[in-house]
Amino acid sequence: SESDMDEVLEYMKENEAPPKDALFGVAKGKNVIYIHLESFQQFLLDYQLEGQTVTPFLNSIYHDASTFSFPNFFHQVGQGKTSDAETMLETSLFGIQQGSVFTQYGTENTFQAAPAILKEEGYTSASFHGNGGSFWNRDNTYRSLGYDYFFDSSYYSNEKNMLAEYGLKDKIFLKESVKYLEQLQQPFYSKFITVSNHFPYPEDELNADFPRGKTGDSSIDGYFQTAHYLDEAVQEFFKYLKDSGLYDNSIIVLYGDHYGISTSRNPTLAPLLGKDEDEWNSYNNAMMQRVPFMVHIPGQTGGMFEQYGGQTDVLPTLLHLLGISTTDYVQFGTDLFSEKHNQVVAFRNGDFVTPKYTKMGATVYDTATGNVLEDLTPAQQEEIDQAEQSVDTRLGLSDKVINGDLLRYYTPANFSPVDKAAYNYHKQME
Ligand code: GP9
Ligand code: MN
Repeated sequence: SESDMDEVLEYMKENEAPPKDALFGVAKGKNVIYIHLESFQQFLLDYQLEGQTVTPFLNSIYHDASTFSFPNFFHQVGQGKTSDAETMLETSLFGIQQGSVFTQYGTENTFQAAPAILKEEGYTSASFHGNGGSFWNRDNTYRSLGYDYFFDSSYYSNEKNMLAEYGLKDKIFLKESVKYLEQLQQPFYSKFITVSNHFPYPEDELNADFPRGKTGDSSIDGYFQTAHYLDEAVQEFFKYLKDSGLYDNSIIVLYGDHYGISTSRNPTLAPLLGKDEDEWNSYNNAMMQRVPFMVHIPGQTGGMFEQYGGQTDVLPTLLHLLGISTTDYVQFGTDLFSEKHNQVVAFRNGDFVTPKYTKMGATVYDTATGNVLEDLTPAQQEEIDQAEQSVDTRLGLSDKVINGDLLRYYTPANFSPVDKAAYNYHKQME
């Protein structure tokens, strides 16, 4: 009900995480280019398979002086997979307990999402994806988020040898996207959702210039090959951005949406990570939920930032870099650079990771060592209880916002509600 919104706003007020002065607005007015790295886990960065580097280009971006890199960043998706990652990055709300916000609430609900927030600052917005527009109900949800443009598969080549199960192969997709990107009014907010590195990571004879793993599980073995292909695709895309002149006026944000190797397959992967298959446990599974988060800002000095965080933290972090206050918005994440950033990373099932504690089911581990913590001191118990409460509060309130469509009762200052009817992405109807 409408009064539930008061509780949400109260939470926001009490948990505000103000920006770090030195970084507030460092990317003001720049184009934003998100590169969605499908199913890409953090362990792939700097990884060598039998002496060969899997993702040399992404490694170079990860370590580049102009990149703000977060080695302790976790995905927080549930059943909504890619669409949950999009929900969190666009809105700083969580996905829902079961199903997907995009498919169940995307059409009808009120959102205060990145495209609409940035529209107030003069931004144009566009999502690019080489799959059919109705997948995950994107075509409807993007209208609710306020996307100006959605370039789905109907805007791209569709010869059979260019397609994989989930759409256009990444190299072709990114290459053909540039002609649309160049036409966008600047500054723009854009995202490119790749698909080639998607389960079951099938072999593609045209693009198999990397060895497969030898575990005997074909999805694990192929994962390195398709990740390598994605790496080359991103490298080519950076070249297009430089050639078009867009690179210098843009910030490029790269993120992994969720795991590529499922929990049930992790023991088979374990030996490739120098771990014993038989000693693999839920702590190891939790650590495997790290995904890349890198903010590349040409001309700025970045670095490695060890703070813990997750996908709900992306929007407030981005807005502050762009010099936009988040005070009036309903966002469950906090700016990763803020002194007040909440380092309790909530998984969708209520488990969590903090720099000190990893809670998986009923077991609490020491995050640094992986040892099970038994006989907790009162001080430890207190910290764990507080972390748990933070997780439960955020997940619970986010669920209320979505289930009750509560944002329809609240319009932030300097924000114009989205007019869904104003958007139509069908090519043939232009
Ligand atoms: C499909 C793609 C894959 O369009 O985004 O989604 P996923 O299966 O990873 O949720
Ligand atoms: Mn995905």
